[in-house]
Amino acid sequence: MATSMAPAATVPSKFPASNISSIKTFAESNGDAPIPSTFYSITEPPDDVARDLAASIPVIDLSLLNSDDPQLHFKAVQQLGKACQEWGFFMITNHGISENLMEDVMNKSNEYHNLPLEERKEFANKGYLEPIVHGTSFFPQAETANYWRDYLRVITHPQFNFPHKPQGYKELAFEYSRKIRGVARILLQAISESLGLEADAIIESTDFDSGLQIFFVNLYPPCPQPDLSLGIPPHSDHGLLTLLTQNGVGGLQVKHHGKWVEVDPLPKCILVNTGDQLEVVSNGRYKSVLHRAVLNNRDTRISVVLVNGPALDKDISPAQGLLEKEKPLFESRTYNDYVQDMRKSKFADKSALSEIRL
Ligand SMILES: O=C(O)CCC(=O)C(=O)O
Repeated sequence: MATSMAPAATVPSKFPASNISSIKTFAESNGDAPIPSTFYSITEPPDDVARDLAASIPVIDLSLLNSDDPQLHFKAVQQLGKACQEWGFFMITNHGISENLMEDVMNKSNEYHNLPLEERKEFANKGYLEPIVHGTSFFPQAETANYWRDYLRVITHPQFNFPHKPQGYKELAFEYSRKIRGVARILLQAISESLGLEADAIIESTDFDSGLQIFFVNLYPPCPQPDLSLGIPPHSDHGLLTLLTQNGVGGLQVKHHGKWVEVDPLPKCILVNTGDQLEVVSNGRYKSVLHRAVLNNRDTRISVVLVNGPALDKDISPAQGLLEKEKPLFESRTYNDYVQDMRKSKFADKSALSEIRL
């Protein structure tokens, strides 16, 4: 938190946002002073948040998906299909990733963002699919507002990359990213089954075993004007499934039936959202969910977010098994082209997906 607090004023600071290479460093020096107006990004009225729906977010017990009992397995597959269809978002419990590993990853993620700025900046100003990138905001080249977030973004599959500092982070991240891929694989098999396909249909058609995995470590410092600014604007993820944990500080909201729903995770669970590539392979059945990160003025929030997608060179289209009875809703495109096109589009919506809709 800030050490020297500037007096509150009504006029936004004129700090040139483009000079901010770490919002954490900026927030610490800005204290309680108004934020630069370039960070004003909330456009919807606060009553667009549906607080009563948080408790309805589906919970999937991964141990039931893995069950040898066909009835338990079948019921869990149906629940998962319903969660993908109705929400595009769910929590998973009994996922088999130890609490210690999750805590260690979160603690090292915090240590990473506490490294001196000079060390974090080693990975600054790199392209989207560079192995290791440190940045701030969301998508600086295309955005009209700045966002109150620092991030580390690392490609952890098919090649594993990771910063060497802080000590021990790389080893933990290796173990964690592999375990998350294992969980994503189980979910994709069950999702295939829920669509009436063979369990390995999505894994094979997306070449998931050579698939891209991106490891994001987001940090959102306390913001003195959380009602004006966002950590991340509304967007969908480009991959198949994104798995997310946070440091106990809330801020993730998902769009459900036109309203924002605050996510209040069960202890030790992993949050999952469906991405654009799942919408394509399911031929529009399982829509990618819009989500955003809101801010608070008290606590630093950290989220560790792993986007799991197809192999970059793989042409992705609606699953063949679905096209026996229905027309394709999307044209096929390599995942790499999709990701590159997304970087050219407006981004804060699902415009990249609209581009390939037939
Ligand atoms: O921090 C969060 O809860 C959301 C993160 C997110 O949407 C992203 O990294 O794309």
